[in-house]
This record gives sequence, C-alpha cells and structure tokens, in this order.
Amino acid sequence: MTSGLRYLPAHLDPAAQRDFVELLRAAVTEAPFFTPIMPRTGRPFTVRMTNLGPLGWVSDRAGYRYQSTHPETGKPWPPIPPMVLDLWRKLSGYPQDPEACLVNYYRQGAKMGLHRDEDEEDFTAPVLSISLGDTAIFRIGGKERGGKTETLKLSSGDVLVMGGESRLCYHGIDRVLTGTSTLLKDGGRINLTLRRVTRPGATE
Ligand code: MD3
Ligand code: FE
Repeated sequence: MTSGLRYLPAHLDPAAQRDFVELLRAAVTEAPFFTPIMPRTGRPFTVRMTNLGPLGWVSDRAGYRYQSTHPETGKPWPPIPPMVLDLWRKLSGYPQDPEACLVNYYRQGAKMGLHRDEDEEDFTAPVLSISLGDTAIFRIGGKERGGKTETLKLSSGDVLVMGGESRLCYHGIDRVLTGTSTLLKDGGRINLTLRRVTRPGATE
C-alpha cells in the first residue's frame, strides 16, 4: 500500500455518521450542490459538489481553482462544523485547521476519473477523506499516470488520511455500489475531503 496513506475503516460509528449527515443537510441548504464542468471539454462531472470553509474548490470553463464564494449563489461557503474540525485535529497531524472541505455527492452512475489533487499550494498537509452512504470502489496508483493501481472499498464511516508520498498519488472512484447503505434517504454516496490550500503561515 502507498506510503503515507492511513486507512481507518469504520472510524465513525453509525451515530456519528448520522450526525455528519445532519450537519451536511443544513450546510447544503446554504450552499446547494452544483455541477462542475471540465475546463477543456466543457463536459459536466457526474459528481455534484459543494464546499464548506473559507475556500472551496470549483471547476468551470475558466479552469480549476479555490475561491471563497459559491459559484451560483455568490455567497461565502458555510463554515466547517466543529465536529468535522475535531476529526482533522485528531488525525491530520497538521498544526493548522483545514481551509477547504469539498463535499462530493455521487448519485447512481457517478464516478471520478483518475486524477491528482494538485490545485493546493501546500502539499505538506494531508488530505483527509470521510465516506458516507453507499460503498465506493476507490482506485489509487502512484505519482505518475499509467503506473500500476490497486483498489480499496470505501464504506460508510471509513476515513482515509493521505499524507506523505500518497498526497500526490493518482486516485479516483471507479463506481459506487448502489443500495449498500441506508444512511442517505435517497441513496448514493457523499465524500468529504478536508484540505489545507495555502502555504503554512499565509493566512494564520
Ligand atoms: C489519494 N475524492 O475530491 S476521496 C477528490 O471519494 C477525490 O470523492 C474521492 O478524489 C471521493 O479529489 C476520493 C480519497 C482521496 C482524496 C484525496 C487524495 C484520496 C486521495 C489525495 C491524494 C491521494
Ligand atoms: Fe482527488
């Protein structure tokens, strides 16, 4: 397994998972899911997204970037809830709080192609991922495209911490296994990724 990757299966118990979904329900009322667009092709992503925190990741014709406001409402993203920050403080080993919490929503048939997370300025901070709802087939490779890859099932309550070498590894979601969880009333899967965006000391 890729060095620096920590896999914490069932780190969140079912009660904690339900609490997270409740927090997200409120946040998504403030900052509704939007459909990102691939900058080169103009094709929509199959995953819908929103963000929490001072910065949010967006993608449109102009490119990929982090910005402080929702692309459709123009309002600042809602804050990252304290329960979510607590998880980062406990597991990230990083002295500063995350600036972005990207919320990915996978409905039936949604997937995410192999990519690297490289729109951040600070790669010394890990990315922390929280899976909720239906199980996903997660694929991870090496730092170069085209190398060998392996898969891991991510189930509701699983947490992944991608630090060290793993931070710049190619990864994606092959598919989501419909009906494997009852956590989300309408089914599907939600993934949260907590990220540090700016270099240490730049904003705090
Ligand atoms: C490995 N999300 O939002 S989370 C993404 O399940 C993203 O929605 C997937 O890839 C999802 O960018 C995977 C797990 C993850 C996140 C970041 C990583 C794995 C990673 C960064 C480096 C290596
Ligand atoms: Fe990613």
